[in-house]
Amino acid sequence: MKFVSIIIGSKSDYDVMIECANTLDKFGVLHELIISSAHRSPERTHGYVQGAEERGCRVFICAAGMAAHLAGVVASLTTKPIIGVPMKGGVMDGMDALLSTVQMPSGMPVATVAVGKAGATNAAYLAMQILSLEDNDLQVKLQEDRILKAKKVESDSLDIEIRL
Ligand code: RP5
Repeated sequence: MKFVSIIIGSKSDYDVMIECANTLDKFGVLHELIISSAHRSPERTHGYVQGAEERGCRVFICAAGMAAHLAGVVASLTTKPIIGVPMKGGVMDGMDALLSTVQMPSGMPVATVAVGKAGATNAAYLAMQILSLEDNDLQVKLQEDRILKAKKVESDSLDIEIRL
C-alpha cells in the first residue's frame, strides 16, 4: 500500500499542517499524520520512519519550527524523498526554521517548501507530483487541477477587471 507520511514536530503545528492532509485527501491520496519530535521523542521518530517505510511510505513530509531538525533527521533515516515544511514561531518567526530545514549538507537533501500554510499545501502537491511519476490517474488529476486554477484566475479577473 503506497502512502505519504506527514510528521509534525508538535501539536502546535497541526492547524497549519492539516492543510497538507486536506490537500492529499482532495486527490484521494492515502496518508498518515503523526506527531513526533526530533528532539523530544527521537526514538519514536526513528521507529516510525523505519516502520512507515516498511509499510509502503513513498514520501515523508516533515513540519517543524524553531531549531527545525525533524526533516533532516528523517532524511538521515531513509532514502525516500523528504519534503520539509518550516513552521512559523520562534524569534525569527519562521526564518529560523526555514534556514534549519533548507540548509542540509550535501548528499542529504530535504526539498524545502515555503513557511506556513502555502508550504503545507505545496508539500502535498510536491508529494503527489513525485507519486504521479508512477501513477497515471494521479498525473491526470494534477493536470486537471492546473486547468481549474487557470480558469479561476480568469473568472476572478472578470469579477474585478477594468479595461479600456
Ligand atoms: C518544534 O518546535 C515544533 O515543530 C514546533 O513548531 C516548535 C514549537 O513546539 P511547541 O513548543 O509548540 O511544542 O519542535
